[in-house]
Amino acid sequence: KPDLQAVMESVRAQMPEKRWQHTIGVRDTAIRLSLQYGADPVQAEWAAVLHDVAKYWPVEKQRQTLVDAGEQEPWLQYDKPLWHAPAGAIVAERQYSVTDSMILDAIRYHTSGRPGMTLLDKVVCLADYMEPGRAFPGVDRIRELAERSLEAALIAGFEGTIGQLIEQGAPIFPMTVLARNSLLEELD
Ligand code: DGI
Ligand code: FE
Ligand code: FE
Ligand code: FE
Repeated sequence: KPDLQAVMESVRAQMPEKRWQHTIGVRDTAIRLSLQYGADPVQAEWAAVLHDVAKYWPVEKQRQTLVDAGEQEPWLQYDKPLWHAPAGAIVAERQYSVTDSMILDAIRYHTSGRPGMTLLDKVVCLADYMEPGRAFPGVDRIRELAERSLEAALIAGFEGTIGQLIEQGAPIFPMTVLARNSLLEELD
C-alpha cells in the first residue's frame, strides 16, 4: 500500500492552504462518522485525503483526465464543479496506486452521490458537506441530522445543493437526483 504521509504531502502541494484545511476537516469528520456508523476509518481517511486532489487543476486537465480514462458517465455534459470527483478517483488509482474500489468509488461519487451509496460513500460525502470549516446556510441542520441518520443528513445536503442549482438556473446532474431518491427509500 502507498504511504499515506507521502500522499498527503503530494495532495497538499496541489491546492491552496485553505483547501488543504478543508481536506483535513473532511478527514477528521469522515473518521469520526466511520466510528459512529461502522464504516472502516482507514478507508475513510484515504478517500478523504484524496477526494479533492483534482479540485484546483485547470479544468482542461480535469476534462482530459476523464477523456483519457474513457469515462462512461456523462460528467462532461454537466457543470465543471462535478469533474474533479471522477478525476480524483482516476488519479488516486493511477498516480497514487490506490487499488481499493471502495475508496475509489467514495472519491468518484463524493460530489454527485449515486443511487445505492455505500456506507463509505455516505460517510465521505457527508463529511464533505459538514466538516468544521463549512459555513453555508443549513449546515448546522445537516450536522444535527448526522447525529442520528447518515441518510437524513445527506438528503438535507443534496436538497440544499439541488435548491441552489435551481436558484442559479443551472442543470442538475441526474445522478444527484437518483442519489436523493435512493436515500429517501432507505429512510424508515
Ligand atoms: O469540492 P468541494 O467544494 O469540497 O465540494 P463538492 O465536491 O461537493 O462541490 C462541488 C460543487 O459542485 C458544489 O458546490 C455544487 C456543484 N454542483 C454543480 N452541479 C451539481 C453539483 N453538485 C451536485 N451534487 N450535483 C450537481 O448536479
Ligand atoms: Fe469536492
Ligand atoms: Fe460534496
Ligand atoms: Fe471537498
